[in-house]
Amino acid sequence: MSTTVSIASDFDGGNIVVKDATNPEQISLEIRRDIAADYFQWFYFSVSNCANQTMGFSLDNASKASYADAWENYNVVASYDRENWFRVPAQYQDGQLKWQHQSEQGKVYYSYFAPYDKARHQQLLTTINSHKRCEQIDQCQTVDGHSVELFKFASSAENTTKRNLWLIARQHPGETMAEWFMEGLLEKLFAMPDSEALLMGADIYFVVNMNPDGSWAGNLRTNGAGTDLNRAWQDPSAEASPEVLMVRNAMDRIGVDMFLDIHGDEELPYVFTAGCEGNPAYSLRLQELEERFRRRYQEINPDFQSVYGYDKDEPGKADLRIACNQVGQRFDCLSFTIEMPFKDNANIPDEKEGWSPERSRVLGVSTLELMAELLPDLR
Ligand code: GEM
Ligand code: ZN
Repeated sequence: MSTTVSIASDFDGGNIVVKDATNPEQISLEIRRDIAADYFQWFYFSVSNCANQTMGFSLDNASKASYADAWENYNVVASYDRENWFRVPAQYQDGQLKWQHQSEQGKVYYSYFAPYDKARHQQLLTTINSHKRCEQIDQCQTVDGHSVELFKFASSAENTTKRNLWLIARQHPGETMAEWFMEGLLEKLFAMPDSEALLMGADIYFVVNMNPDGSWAGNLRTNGAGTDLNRAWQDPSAEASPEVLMVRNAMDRIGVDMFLDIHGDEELPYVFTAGCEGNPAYSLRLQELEERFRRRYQEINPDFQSVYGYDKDEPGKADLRIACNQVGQRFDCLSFTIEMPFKDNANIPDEKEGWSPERSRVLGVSTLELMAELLPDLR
């Protein structure tokens, strides 16, 4: 005789609709759409009163999700303590994502990917604010009344050729690996002695979470106004995309010599970059910089590869609403979207965890090393 479990998602990032949970072996669920848009794929919920209970779950609207093909070979992320996340094998069958799991404890969490929650985000902001070289140089209010902070990590050098490096993460709130990446990168940056090369010639401008509205609402892609921020860079507005407007205006004031926009990809089981090959102002100089970046990236971190990725844009056909393209075009600089998988790196699979917060953090560290290496040749 099985007892009734209880399912909740009333915490930041939570997303699930319970259709029927009377029988723990056949729990029927749906993913909720973004608050003000039709995207959905991100889910995050808890189950309690489930010690030793064998449970069967079904996400009934999986085939209608934004990236339905992405459920193939996808395994659910689970945790008892929201610190350690492990994979539970799932199957995509008859348009539903299904998994079975016997909980070892009375409460268990399931998610699309390890959440980067509000408490951890606040802690990261505290750490940044307490660093002697960091200063908050701008901020904006989002549609839902959250704030987005732009920080500057200042170079120690009085250098006339000082470069401005920019990093933004989590324009898409469901792509939590992007904030894990930033955490790893910043931890490394803050541990560097002043004498290290990067500090001699670069100021680093960064936003660790571009989309708090969507992050705390449990959205996949959009903010409180229903805007996909990574389609707002050509014409950002105070009403629909204040996050992008704030950052783009700051870029116009300060200048950009290199830009990295950190994302996760639902479908491809690889780490890869998308560049600016379709930009009207793309040049041999930028092509050579991009090639060098990719070549060195895979030498520094074996999780990076350049075989699999998005189809290349035709010359001159880039979508300039996308951050990477708009910034690369606007500032004639090296500019990339960095993509990490939700599933795993198929070249170096990890059955227990799949792609993980830790691997995202390590990729952040490698990326900082690569930025330092390329710095002298950005202009
Ligand atoms: C992408 S990133 C867009 C980059 N694409 C090209 N061709 N330059 C998006 O915004 O849809 C994927 C993502 O969200 O991670
Ligand atoms: Zn994205």
